[in-house]
Amino acid sequence: MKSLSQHLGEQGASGELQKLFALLAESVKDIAQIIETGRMTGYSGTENVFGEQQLKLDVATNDLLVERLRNCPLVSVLASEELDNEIQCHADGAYSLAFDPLDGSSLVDVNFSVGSIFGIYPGKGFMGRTPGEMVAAGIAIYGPKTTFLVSVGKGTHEYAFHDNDFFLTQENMKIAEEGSYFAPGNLRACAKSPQYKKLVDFWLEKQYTLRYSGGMVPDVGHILKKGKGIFVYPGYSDAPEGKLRLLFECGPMAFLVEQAGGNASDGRVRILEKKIQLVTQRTPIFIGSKLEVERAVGHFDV
Ligand code: AHM
Ligand code: MG
Repeated sequence: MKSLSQHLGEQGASGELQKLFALLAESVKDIAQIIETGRMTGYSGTENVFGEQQLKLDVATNDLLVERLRNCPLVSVLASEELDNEIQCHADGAYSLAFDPLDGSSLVDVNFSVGSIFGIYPGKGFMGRTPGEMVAAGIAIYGPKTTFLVSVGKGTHEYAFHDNDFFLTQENMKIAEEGSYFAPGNLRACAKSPQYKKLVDFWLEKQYTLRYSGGMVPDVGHILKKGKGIFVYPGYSDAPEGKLRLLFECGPMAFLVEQAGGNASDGRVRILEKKIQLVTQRTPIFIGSKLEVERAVGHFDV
């Protein structure tokens, strides 16, 4: 059994990055615990910067991560999907961290899988940079097991939590060129987007298998684990940039998927090459097997 910290060391991750991941792993363990006890239910009565009602769980998991990370001298700037503003932590901190503390939190009450998303940038801040500048990314999946899918730029690997630590369960996850699983985010947009409707018709005619949970983390986790498939959340007339955020959701996902041999595009450019102009920036996304991304994007080229 190889622990996360051992395996990061073997990949040549710096001592600082290993320390940061130890902190994230500890936080993921505690977030899993908060979810599992099931005591925290309902809305907090507050809204986030996107105008979405926050659940008590969104606030609690955000607070937990902020408290842990802001006190770590390695952290320069923090940004969270659940915070109005970035937090300046330590002027000489080696890393800036963007995170979504509990993506898909509205699925917790029905006991579906949810996740946390982390993007780690070298140095200070995010503005004017691209997700391709990240040195590492990770997603934690809170399902029947708690797993942590991590890349420090040397492939994407899966670790599972047991015996009070995370242990390597799959080294070098690989996403095949093509594969007939589809996860169609915002399917209701088909009513207004003939391109999206045509894409869905293509998947149905070709007898692709639907795998959609409503949570981007388990949905993209499915692609990484099965090694094929596609997740999309396109833009359309009412929301040209879709819903999902470049900094908090799409950037880290693109990093993990590309490290596994897949691709992620907004329909025109690679997600990893998009300039971050706003912390709250949204982007359409097509992510997964390279050929499936190409085929899907092709339907929007008209
Ligand atoms: P959240 O950050 O508020 O949880 O929203 C992100 C989630 C994704 O996990 C999922 O892909 C998407 O929202 C689904 O959105 P919708 O059901 O509104 O189309
Ligand atoms: Mg989210």
